[in-house]
This record gives sequence, structure tokens and C-alpha cells, in this order.
Amino acid sequence: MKQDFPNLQNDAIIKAAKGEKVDRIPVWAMRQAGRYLPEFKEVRAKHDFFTVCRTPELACEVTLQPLKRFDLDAAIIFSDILVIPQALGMEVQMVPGKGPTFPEPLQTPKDISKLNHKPDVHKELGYVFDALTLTRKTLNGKVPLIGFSGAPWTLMAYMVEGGSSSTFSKPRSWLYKHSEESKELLNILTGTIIKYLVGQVVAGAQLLQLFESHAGVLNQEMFNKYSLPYLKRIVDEVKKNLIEADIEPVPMIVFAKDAYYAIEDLAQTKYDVIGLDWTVDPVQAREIAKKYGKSLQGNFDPANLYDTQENIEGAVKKMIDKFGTKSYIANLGHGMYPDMSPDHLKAFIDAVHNYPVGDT
Ligand code: 1CP
Repeated sequence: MKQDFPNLQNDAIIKAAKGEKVDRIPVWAMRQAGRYLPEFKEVRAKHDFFTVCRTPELACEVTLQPLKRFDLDAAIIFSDILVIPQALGMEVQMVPGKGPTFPEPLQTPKDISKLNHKPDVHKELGYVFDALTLTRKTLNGKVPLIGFSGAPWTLMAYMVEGGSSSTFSKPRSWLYKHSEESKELLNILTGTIIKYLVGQVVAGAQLLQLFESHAGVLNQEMFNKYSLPYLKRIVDEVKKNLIEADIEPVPMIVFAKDAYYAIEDLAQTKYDVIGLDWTVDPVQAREIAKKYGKSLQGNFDPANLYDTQENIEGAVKKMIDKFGTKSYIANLGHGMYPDMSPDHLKAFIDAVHNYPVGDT
């Protein structure tokens, strides 16, 4: 299948993901579009959160907002991980001050039967594909466009808990009390995520990131049972399905937040890049990544952006000294917080770009 998109001018992030030489270290920031930007808040004052996601022109506009301010090496499509539970038939509201809320979460495993197990992703999530295609064309080849999805465990966590939580005790109780039904739910999610990600690449995504944002509430044994197998199936099948459709597979990034114990297992999958949160030591992660020929992404402590711009520069240099410049995509260890200063993100981005890469 041939896609007709403008030629890419800055492919540093794709090169870094593949372990190829770059002229400068590529950088982007998780949640680079969002509430810390006054221009984002202006759009949100006029439109409800999911209206922005569902209107390709608005999604495109907010995706491009951070690129107008900063010298970023990638755009990430504006959407949310919770569009998948919506596609399966669940209602999700974005409640100010509280975050995502499910009025009717899955209360017992019987509720799984109420879900649409095999949604038509083009019908239910076609608006994301349209936003990707419009944004890819509007970018005009400036930088690559990243598509994303929540990973199955993280989505199950919200669907059962009904919203955010520091313990996610309800979905974790399912893993012990209803193991088989939990696996059934994770399988339903996995099947939809695979079709959704393949559709994103067809629509114009040039890299994909999987967010396992709540890996941290699982121990290693539970992660190996309820997260890793599904993450693996996603990368295997997305790449296979793309090849079968005669489309070149795009680099895939896995970000399993707080799963420091899983880095070696993740490095043995087909993901090209392992995303790291700020609690991980880059030197140790690099040793593992080298062994398996993987690239790394991360892992600046987001709270470090509250420091002075001068101190940010020094901290960035220290971080890159540890990661090295090869097979590396600079990023935060998690997303931007709403009260952060755009100027401090700029200091981070500029400090990454000023780091000399040398000849190796
Ligand atoms: O009112 C608002 O504008 C809500 C703020 C907001 C924004 C800007 C939410 C609600 N989602 C988003 C956009 C978003 N979400 C993006 C695109 C923006 C970009 O990165 O530039 C992406 C990639 C996400 C992904 C997402 N949503 C994740 C994974 C990343 C992570 O932070 O770990 C998660 C966990 C969500 C759920 C979610 N949606 C929104 C919030 C506040 C949350 C987190 C809830 C919680 O703390 O549990």
C-alpha cells in the first residue's frame, strides 16, 4: 500500500529509534500539548476535552501548538488513552479537578459481556485516524508524527476502578479473584489496540508509543502475567499486520512506568525503544539495552523543570552523560504537569540539542 505524504525533513527520532547515527539528539516531551500552555487552555475554554479529540481540526491545532513554540523533533497526536474504553461502549467523562471518570465502571466480571468485544475501529475511532492524516499533512514533513495507545493493563485499571487512583485496588483485586476473566478483558483490549495501531500507521503515524502508565502498581510476577504477554502480542501483531499489508513497520516505543524490574524482559521483545521513568538509572538501563540492540527514551525528572533554567541545563548534561548520545531519544520521565513553565521546557529542549554528539 502506498501512502502519499510530504517528505520527512527531520528524521532524527526515527534514526535514533533504529540505532542509526544522528547529528543532534532528538527530543520530545510526554504531554507536550496540554494545560501548561496558555494557548491550549484557550482552546479548552471553548471546547470540551473529548470534543477536541473528536474534531480533527482542533486535535491538529493543539498537536501543533508546542511545535510552534519549541524546536521539538516529534509531534504526538492529541488524543487520550481512554478513547479505547469509549470504543468498547463505556462512557468516560473528563471532570475538571478530578480527571477521567467512568459513571459506570466494570463492577463484576459479568459486566464484560456488556462491552462491544470487537468494535469496528474505523467506525468508532475513525476520528483519530482523520486527525492523524490531517496533522501529518499539515506538518508538511517538518518532524515525524507519533501515534499512541494505552496498554491493556492500564486501560483495564481505569475501566474497573472508574477513574484515577494511587492504588488501583479494584482492578488489582480482579487479578487475584478473577484471573481468567481479567485475561479475557485484557485479550479483548489487546485485539482492539492492535487494529487501532495498525489503523494509525495507515492514517499517517510514523512512530507508535504504548503507555503502560500503571505498571507500577504491579509486582514483577503480576507484570509478567498481566502486562508483558499483551505488550508482546501487540508489537508482534502490529508489525506482522503492517508487513502483510505491504506497509513498512514503524518504530515502536514501550513506556512501562515504574517497571524498573521489567527492562530486561521488555528489551527482549520487538519494541525498538524502551521508555524510562526518572527512577531508573540510565547507566544500568543502557547496559541492558546494548545487550539486546535497543534504544532508550527518557528520563528527566519532570519536577526538575521547576528548577532554574541554568540548573536545568546542568541536569540535562548530567543525564546525557549517563545515557550516551547513541540510540537515544531525550524525553521526560513522565508528562508535563499543568503548572509548569513553557520557558523551562524550552530550556530542557535547547540543552538536549546543545549537547555535542561527536562521531560515534
Ligand atoms: O482537561 C484537560 O485538558 C485534561 C488534561 C488531559 C490532556 C491534555 C488529559 C486528561 N489527557 C490529555 C491529553 C493526552 N493524554 C495526550 C496527548 C497530549 C500530549 O502528549 O501532548 C496523551 C499522550 C495522553 C495519554 C494519557 N491519558 C495517559 C498516558 C500518559 C501518562 O500520563 O501516563 C494517561 C494515563 C491518560 C489518562 C488521563 N487523561 C487525562 C488525565 C488527566 C489522565 C491521567 C489521569 C490519572 O492521573 O490517572
